[in-house]
Amino acid sequence: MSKLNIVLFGPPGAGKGTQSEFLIKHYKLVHLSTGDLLRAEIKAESELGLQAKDLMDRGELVADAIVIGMIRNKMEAHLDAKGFIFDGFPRTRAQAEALDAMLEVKEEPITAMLALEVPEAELVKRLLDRGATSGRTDDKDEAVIQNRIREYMEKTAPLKEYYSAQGKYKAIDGVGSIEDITQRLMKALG
Ligand code: B4P
Repeated sequence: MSKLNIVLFGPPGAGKGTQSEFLIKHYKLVHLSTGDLLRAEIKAESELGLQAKDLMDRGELVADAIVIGMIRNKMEAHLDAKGFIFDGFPRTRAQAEALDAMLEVKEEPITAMLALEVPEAELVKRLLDRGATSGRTDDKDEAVIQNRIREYMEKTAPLKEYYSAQGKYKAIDGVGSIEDITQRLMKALG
């Protein structure tokens, strides 16, 4: 059976991390979140973490080579996986091309890119709410949140066309209850 490789896509606060939790359990997939991997490096106070922290605190993207290397390592550590959920990756065209190249070698292409669509005002509200409780420094300041959204619009949103050209882009309404949105994602996967 071919592997299920899902790109879970959307702006900051669209619900990627939230929805990944259910999908990995239901489809028995390995969750690869570059945001989580970077936060683990920061916690471990590694050199990579120190480099990434400043950029993340400003709401800017971390260098392509760093996140591509992290994803490559994790994929190699899970050769027997039934498939992957890529959460927050790819975020640039260079990352998308690198991911396709890695999967092409294994002959296990991306199955679908599921793009959660949420209006900007709702994104800001969700992230400020999380910032009030989670301790995530990039969720506390509205200017940083706006910068993350700007980075998404400029560098990440164009990937919809990249996956559209491959016939893999599926837009999902990301407003509503967490359960309803999970149902929409599962329906899109068929
Ligand atoms: P991420 O960790 O990916 O952060 P994010 O975009 O904010 O997404 P996250 O998954 O946390 O939030 P979600 O949409 O689930 O990235 C952080 C930083 O790391 C980036 O800014 C960048 O600097 C760096 N980085 C990461 N990957 C990179 C890459 N590939 N290249 C370069 N740099 C990279 O939203 C969750 C919030 O919404 C939660 O509070 C949740 O409770 C709430 N929510 C979810 N669903 C909801 C619903 N239906 N209704 C109401 N609230 C909901």
